[in-house]
Order: sequence, then structure tokens, then C-alpha cells
Amino acid sequence: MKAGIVGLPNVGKSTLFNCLSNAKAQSANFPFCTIEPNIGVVNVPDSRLEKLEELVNPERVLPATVEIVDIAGLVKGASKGEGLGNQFLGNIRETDAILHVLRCFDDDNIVHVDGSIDPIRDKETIDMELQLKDLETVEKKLDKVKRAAKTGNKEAQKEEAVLLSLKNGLEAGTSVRAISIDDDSRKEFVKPLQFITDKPVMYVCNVDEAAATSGNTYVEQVRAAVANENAEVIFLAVGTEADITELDTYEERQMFLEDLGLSEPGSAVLIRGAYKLLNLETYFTAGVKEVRAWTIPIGATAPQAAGVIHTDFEKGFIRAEVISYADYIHFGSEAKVKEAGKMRVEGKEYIVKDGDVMHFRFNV
Ligand SMILES: Nc1nc2c(ncn2[C@@H]2O[C@H](COP(=O)(O)OP(=O)(O)OP(=O)(O)O)[C@@H](O)[C@H]2O)c(=O)[nH]1
Ligand SMILES: [Mg+2]
Repeated sequence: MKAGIVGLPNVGKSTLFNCLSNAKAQSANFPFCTIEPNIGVVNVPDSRLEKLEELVNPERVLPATVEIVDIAGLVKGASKGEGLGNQFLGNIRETDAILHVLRCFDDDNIVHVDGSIDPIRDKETIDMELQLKDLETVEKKLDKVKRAAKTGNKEAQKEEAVLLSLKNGLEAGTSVRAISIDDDSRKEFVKPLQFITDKPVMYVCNVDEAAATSGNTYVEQVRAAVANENAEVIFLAVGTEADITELDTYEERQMFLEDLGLSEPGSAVLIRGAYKLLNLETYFTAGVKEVRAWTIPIGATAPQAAGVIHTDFEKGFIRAEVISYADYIHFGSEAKVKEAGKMRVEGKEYIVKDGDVMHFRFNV
């Protein structure tokens, strides 16, 4: 699963990428610093892993990860090839969720491509480019479907109607995710087209250091502007957090964070938010060799969860032995959980719950 970072040029996208990932992207004070996309794998911070580590004392601990893609800045006309153009929109289409970075800090030394600080205007600029790109997709598809619809093909007529409502919505400046279409049609006709504005979005307000703990009026404006979008809004002092990332030791970084009034980096909050946005959750395996977080889509069954470890586990699935995270912590070890009769044996239909500690029985 991937999340893509979008925004105007020079708003701090690559700086954010650098806070999140160990892969280093070039960031500099000029628009279009990024040309080729930067891709990084990011650990998902999870305090439950630390608790399990204390109890189990394993040789190693492996957290869950998500992939983050940092692309070039978009400008007005990007959908028509303006700026660095269409190729970047292709990179976004391949992602599963969008982190939309909005500049919410004043600093005369950092160039703003549109000359002033106005996150709402910036958001609309980006939204419009993404919507225009999706409109292109709709129109192409509509051309094909129209012909089939004319011949009386019922399915094509249904699809044509859906495409027309997408077209009308997009032309009126509505993102695909907000256009009202029934669930079945969405699944059948909308999902396969991978619309950029259909992906879940989180707005990331890049604030200055003074606003690191409580935000600022720009953030409030953003919140108000997207109130009916059912989207997450978070704020983060991206530049400051990038400086903290540069510090050598954990202690130094903690001290810096405490000075700012933060108990953990905003980037940790952001990654957990992105994980949720991607509709993902975590189950654990806990043994002396390793304690590990595994990523599954919310609603996955036990065999599907087993398949994340190995396809053989899914094919040959017999049963799962499951301990809820709360029971594991309460009783303190697998043996004690068993003694207390709190270990469950679950079959193929079991829907895995976030935090379950699992063993799989299978044969191949
Ligand atoms: N004052 C301040 N400067 C920042 C902040 N975040 C980023 N910058 C600076 O803004 C400039 C642009 O940052 P980048 O991360 O390269 O911006 P970008 O969005 O990736 O830009 P493009 O790749 O050109 O689209 C750099 O000089 C950063 O150091 C911030 O929170 N505060
Ligand atoms: Mg960049």
C-alpha cells in the first residue's frame, strides 16, 4: 500500500518525506526541486510493539510499514502539461491514498509560486488539477461506452449514466469521492478507473515552529474549508521536525521534542493517520525469534491474514490460535493466557481484530 504526497511546489513535500523516511530526498528553496519521484518505506510507530517486546524479549522486532511517494509540485495547468506536467499525475494514480501538503507558515525567504500564503486557494488549485485529470479519464471512457450504449446494451447504458454523473460532478468542481453514486455502481464502474480524486485524502498543514503544538489560524481555515469532506486534517511543523530527524541520538531528539511541547513527533501521528486512511490494521506474531506487526486490510479473515506471512499459510490454513492484545498484556505471557483459558481457536471465517496476537496451523 502506498500513499502519495501532493501539493504546490516549494511547500515542504520533500522535507516531509525526509521526516518520514530514511531515504533522503533532495529538498531546496526553489520550485520544482523534485523531478523524479522519491519513494521510501516508512515504519508505522506502534507502542503495542514495545509492550510486546518487553514481555517476550525477542531477538528482533519488526514494525509494520507503508510506502510513501514524494512527487514533483503541481501547478495550475498541470493536467494540461503545464509545469512539469502530466507524468506526475500518473505517479499519483498508482497510490492508494493522498497526503495533501498545504503551506501554513509565513516566511518571506521561502518562495510561494502564487506570491502569497493562502492554503485554501492552494488547495483549490491542486484539487482542480486533479479533477481535470479525472475528467479526462471520464471523457475517454465515455467515448467508448457511448457506442455500446447506443446499440441497446443495458450494462453499457447503466455505465454511461454513472459516467455522466461523474462528468457533471467533476465539471462542477466536485471530487469523485464526494459525488453521490450508489455502492454497487461505484464498485463496478468507478473503482476500476482509479480516479485520483476518489482516493482518501489527508490534509497536512505545514506550520512553523511556534504553531507545532496548537496550530494557527491557517490551520483553522483549512479545517473549516474541508469540514464537509470527511477528510483528516493534521498540522505538523515539517521544517522543525526535519531538523529533529537530523539529531544523532534518541535522547537529543526527545529533548528537542519536549522543548517544543510534543510527546512524540508529528510525523508519527501522520503515519498512523495514513495507515488508517489506507484502511489498514495490524495483527502481531510474538515469539522469541521475533515480535512482528503484520499489515492487513480491515475486515480480513484469518486465512487472508495468514497469507500475508506466506501464501502457503493461506492455502493450507487449518486454524488460528488467537490472543487479544489486551489479554496478552493482562496475563503477561502466552503460557499464562493459555492457563487462564483465554486463548481462542478460530477457523476460516474469523475476522481478525486489530491487535490480535496470532499463531497459524496449516498444512501444505
Ligand atoms: N520556514 C520553513 N521552511 C520550510 C518548512 N518546510 C520546508 N521548508 C523549506 O521550504 C523549501 C522547499 O521545501 P521542499 O521540501 O523542497 O519543497 P517541495 O514541496 O518538495 O518542493 P518541490 O519539490 O519543488 O515541489 C526548503 O528550503 C525547505 O527547507 C517549514 O516548515 N518552515
Ligand atoms: Mg520536492
